[in-house]
Amino acid sequence: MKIVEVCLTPDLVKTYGVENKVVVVVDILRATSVMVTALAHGVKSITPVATVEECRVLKEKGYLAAAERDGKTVEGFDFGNSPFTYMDKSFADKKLAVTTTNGTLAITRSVTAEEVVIGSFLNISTVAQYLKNQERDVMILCAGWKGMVNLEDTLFAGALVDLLSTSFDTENDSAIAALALYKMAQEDMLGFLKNSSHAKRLKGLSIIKDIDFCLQRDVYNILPVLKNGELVTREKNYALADHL
Ligand code: 3SL
Repeated sequence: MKIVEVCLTPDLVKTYGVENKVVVVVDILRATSVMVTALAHGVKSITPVATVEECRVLKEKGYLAAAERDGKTVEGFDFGNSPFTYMDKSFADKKLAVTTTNGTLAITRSVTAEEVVIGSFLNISTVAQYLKNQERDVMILCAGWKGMVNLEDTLFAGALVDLLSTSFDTENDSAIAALALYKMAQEDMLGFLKNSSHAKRLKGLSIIKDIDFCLQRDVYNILPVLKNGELVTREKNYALADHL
C-alpha cells in the first residue's frame, strides 16, 4: 500500500527526503490558499521564488509580482498575499511571480520531488482524489512559520490524511498526530485557531476575512502543480470527487 507522511516544517525536508514522492505543499494562511484562488480565477502561471530579490528580478522582466514578509506587502511591490486580490479579472492570463515568508520557501525545498502539488482547504477533495488515483507515496509538507510548526497547516495535513485513509498507510507519527488534531478541531476550525500564532498575527494586521475564506472547503476543483518552475493548473485527466 502507498504511504502518506506529514512533514511539519520545511526545516525537516532533508530528514524526510522528497525523492520519488508526490509532495503536497500547504500554507493555509495564506500562500497556498492564495495560489489556488489565483489559478482558479484564471492566472496563467505562478512562479514561486524564495527571496524578495528573485521576485524583483522577475518583476523587472515584466511579471506581475507579489511579495509578502511577516504578513505585509514588501515595499516596491504592488501585490501582497490576499486571496481577494486575485479575484480581479485583470489578473486573468497573466504570469505572476510570488515570494512569501514560508509558503514559497517550502515549494522551493520540494523541487526534486517526483511531483509538487499545491494543497489548501479550498481544493482539498480534488487533491485527495488525484493522490488516490496515482501510484506514488505522498508527503504533505506544512510550510509552518519560520521553521516552526503551526496549527492551521497541521489541521490541513490531518484532514488530508483522513481523506486518504482508505488508500494509504500511515506509519509516520506526525501524520497520526495531525489526524488526531484535525479530528479534535474539525467541527469548529475557526474557533480552534482563534489563539494560533498566525491567526493572531493576521488579526493584528486587520486581515480577518482572509482567515474565514482560507478555511472554506472545496470552493475550487483545480489541482495546481509545479512544472518547469511554474505553478500551473493540471489537466483534468483524473476522476473528480462525486460531489464536486
Ligand atoms: O508565510 C507565508 O508564506 C504567508 O502565507 C504568510 S501570510 O499569510 O501572507 O502572512
